[in-house]
Amino acid sequence: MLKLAIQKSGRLHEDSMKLLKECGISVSNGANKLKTEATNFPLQVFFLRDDDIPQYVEDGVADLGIAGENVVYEKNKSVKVVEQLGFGGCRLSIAVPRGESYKHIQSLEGKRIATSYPFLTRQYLERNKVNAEIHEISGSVEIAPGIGLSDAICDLVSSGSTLLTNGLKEVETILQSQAVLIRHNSFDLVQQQLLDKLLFRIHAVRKAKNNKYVLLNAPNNKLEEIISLLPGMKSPTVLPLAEEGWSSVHSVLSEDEFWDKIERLKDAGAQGILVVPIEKMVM
Ligand code: PRT
Ligand code: ZN
Repeated sequence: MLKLAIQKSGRLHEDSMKLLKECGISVSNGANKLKTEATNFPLQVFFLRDDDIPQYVEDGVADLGIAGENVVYEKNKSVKVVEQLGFGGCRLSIAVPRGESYKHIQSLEGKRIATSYPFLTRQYLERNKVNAEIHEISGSVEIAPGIGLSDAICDLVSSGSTLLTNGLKEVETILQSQAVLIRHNSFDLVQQQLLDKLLFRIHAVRKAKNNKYVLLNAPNNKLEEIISLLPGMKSPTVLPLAEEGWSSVHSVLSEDEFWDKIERLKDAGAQGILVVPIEKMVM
C-alpha cells in the first residue's frame, strides 16, 4: 500500500484528484477528511496543506506527495522529485513598484524584499552577489511595498494580474514551477513496483493529453503527400472509402505541431478533417 499526500484544498487539489481519476484510481473526495483509501488501487490518500507535504514525505509518513516545485524547493527537504505533472504552472518572481527604475539585479542592493519564499529568494540573491534584507511574511505579499513594509517582493505569479492591480512590475524570474510527484528517499522493492505501476498510468494519461487523434478523407492521388505529413504511432492507418478514388486516413498528432499540420493537410487536399481527444496512450 502506498500513501500519497495531496493538497486538501486550494489550487492543486482538483487537478491532483483529476489525475488520480484519469489513472483509473477511485478515491472519494476529501472534504473534511484527513485520509481516504482508493477502492481499486493499493493507495491511501492523505489530504494536507501543501506546505506540509515535503516534510511528511521526508519523514515517510507519506510515501508520495503532490506539491508545487516552488514548495518542494523552498522547503528543501530530503525527497526525490519523480515526475513533473503539467498542472499548477506558475513562476516565482521578484517585482518592484511600477514607477521604480530597475536595470538589473544589482538594483536590489540594500533593498527590503518581502516574501513567503525566504530560502529561494536568499539563494537567488547570493548567487547574484546581492545583499538585500529579506522580510518573511506568510500571505498578501503583494501589498507589502504599498504599505511601506518593503521595496520589492518575491512571490508567485501566473497571469500577472495581482502584480498589475498592486502597481508592481515583474523584474526577475527565480523559478518556473509546476506540480510534481515527489517520493520518500528510500523505497523498498514492493513500493517501487507500485510506483512504477502508477507512473505507467500517469505517462499514458499525460501522453494522451499532448496528442490528438486525426481522421481525414484524402483523394488517392494525394495520399502520398498527405501521409508524409502525418507521423502516426507507427504509420498512419489508411482505409478505402466507399466512394471510388478516396481513402480515410487516421493518425495521431501532437498538440504543438497540430495547427501547422492541419493547415498543410488542407492545402494538400485533405477533406472532412475530424480531430478527437485521446483518453489514454500506451506506447
Ligand atoms: O492551504 P494551503 O497551504 O494548502 O494552500 P496555499 O494557499 O498555500 O496554496 P494555493 O492553493 O494558493 O497554491 C498551491 C500551489 O498552486 C502553489 O504552491 C503553486 O505551486 C501553485 N500556483 C499556481 C499558485 C499560483 N499558480 C498562483 N497564482 N499559487 C499561488 N498563486 C497566487 C500568488 O501567490 C499570487 O497571490 O496567485 C496570485 C498571483 O496570481 P496572478 O494570476 O494574479 O498572477
Ligand atoms: Zn500553503
